[in-house]
Amino acid sequence: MRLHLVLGDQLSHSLSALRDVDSGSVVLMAEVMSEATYVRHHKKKIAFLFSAMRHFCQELKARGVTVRYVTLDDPDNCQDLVEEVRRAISATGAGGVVTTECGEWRLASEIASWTEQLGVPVEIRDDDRFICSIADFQDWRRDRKQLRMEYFYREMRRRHRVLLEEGDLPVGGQWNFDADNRKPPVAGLKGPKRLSHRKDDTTKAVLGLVEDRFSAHLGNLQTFHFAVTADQAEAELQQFIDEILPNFGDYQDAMVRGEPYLYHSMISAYLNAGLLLPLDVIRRAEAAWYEGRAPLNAVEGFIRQILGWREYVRGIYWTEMPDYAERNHLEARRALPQMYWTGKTDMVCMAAAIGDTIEHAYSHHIQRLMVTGNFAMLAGLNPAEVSEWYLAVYADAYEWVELPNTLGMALYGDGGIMASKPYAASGKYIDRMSNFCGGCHYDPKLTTGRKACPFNALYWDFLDRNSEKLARNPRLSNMYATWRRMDPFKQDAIRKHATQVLETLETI
Ligand code: FAD
Ligand code: DLZ
Ligand code: SF4
Repeated sequence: MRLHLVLGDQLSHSLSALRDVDSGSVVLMAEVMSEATYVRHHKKKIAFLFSAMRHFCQELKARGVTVRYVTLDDPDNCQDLVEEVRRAISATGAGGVVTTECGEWRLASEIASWTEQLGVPVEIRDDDRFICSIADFQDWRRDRKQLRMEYFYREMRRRHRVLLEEGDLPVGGQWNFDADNRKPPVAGLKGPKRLSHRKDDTTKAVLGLVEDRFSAHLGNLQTFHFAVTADQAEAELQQFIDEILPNFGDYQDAMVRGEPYLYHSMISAYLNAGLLLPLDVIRRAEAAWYEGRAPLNAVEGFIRQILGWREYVRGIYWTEMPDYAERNHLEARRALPQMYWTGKTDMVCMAAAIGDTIEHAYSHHIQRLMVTGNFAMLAGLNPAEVSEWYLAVYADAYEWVELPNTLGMALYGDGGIMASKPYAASGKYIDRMSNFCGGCHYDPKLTTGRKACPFNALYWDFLDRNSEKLARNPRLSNMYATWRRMDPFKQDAIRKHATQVLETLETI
């Protein structure tokens, strides 16, 4: 008899580690402090995972499976995964362990040594919930000098016949409809009201436990609203497909104060924990287009995020680790300012993005990328600290997806593997794509002076500071040409203002 280990983000009945479970098998699931505290996870993330784990255990038991479930407050809990596996082996007499490859290098490298540590064979199976295996990604990237997500995505579309016509051509004649997307918000733009799930006794018990044991972590559990079962996640997906997907493309990049979700799906935490499966979600969105229930720009844009970006970042993570985490191409060294933990700043865009994050353990992509991420890059914040923040504060955060997005996409810390140029933008971009600036203490039209939007001087100073590394990038040539044409007195005033902003980061 072997022990089948299921981790907190592996809550899928189709999981490879559960493939051959029968009435004689034992499944192990454990809530442990080592996983709950390797970063200071948001309370809602811990509560979501513990409640989803407990519900998944109930479902397995209802299917007749024997589950050894160790709760965090079990007095015998060793609070560490390998020790819990060891304890389970000795209690059950299991002759081996079966698990599915996990999502973080930190834990994967530990698990790789378990056979030796535990003295029984440990079989690690591929995670076939992902659409592209690591081996296939490795094959795809081999011999390519420049990696671009768009080409990977097209390959995935062809391979899995998604939105494809006869002859491997994309439906609608184009692979990508982004030119039709990314509209600024219209006045009064408001996303639909989202489902809120009833908290059952299991969830209530978890909320009490998390409040008690993780009181020093960020977050407010009073407003916990996550789906904690596959059925509940499915209900959210259904609402998204029916009511929200049609507008996804148009407002994908829009930002509105007090509207944390707008037309985003909010399914990342469910996908990443296994409550939803990516290919199922893609097929559902695809069907909505074929049935005339959503336009192609929205459906293609949404599918690209999952079939393209999500699979691509995972491939980058596993083919670049472990040294990827250490990279710091722009040699950014400044400490993360306190505002990232408190949301206290006069910059309305930052206060909104961080405030949403603190309240919901969620913030939509463009706020993560173009507000908090962009600010971190322009201010030269240390990528390791920034990455740790992103890993802690979002309910969907696991290193395989968080690190390439933060270090690579948002901070350009990998020197261009994830992004062909830094996603750097001034206050002008934020003003165009949001309604934040109207109510801000700062003015997005000013670059220097007391009221100047901090993003503006930082933007030019960032280009100037990093010119040796960035000026040759053809995609930045216009910006560098504008900077070089600028009056030297103005350049000097911008540099001075940027220095002042950087020296007063704790109070802006
Ligand atoms: P939607 O906008 O509705 O998109 C649909 C789905 O596409 C998402 O649920 C997600 O599964 C996938 N997706 C979209 N963009 C990406 C992307 N860039 N990378 C991978 N998948 C993507 N996503 C995470 O799941 N976990 C993270 O820890 C995470 N950290 C991020 C850090 C930074 C700095 C940035 C810029 C992005 C990060 N993302 C992360 C990607 C993206 O922001 C989130 O997936 C998205 O905001 C989740 O919200 P949603 O479900 O409403 O997404
Ligand atoms: C994120 C997380 C947390 C907070 N707690 C647990 C836990 O107690 N037990 C568990 O099995 N998994 C947990 N997880 C998810 C793991 O950290 C995740 O499996 C790894 O980071 C690999 O992705
Ligand atoms: Fe953000 Fe600048 Fe706009 Fe204020 S003015 S909301 S700091 S972009």
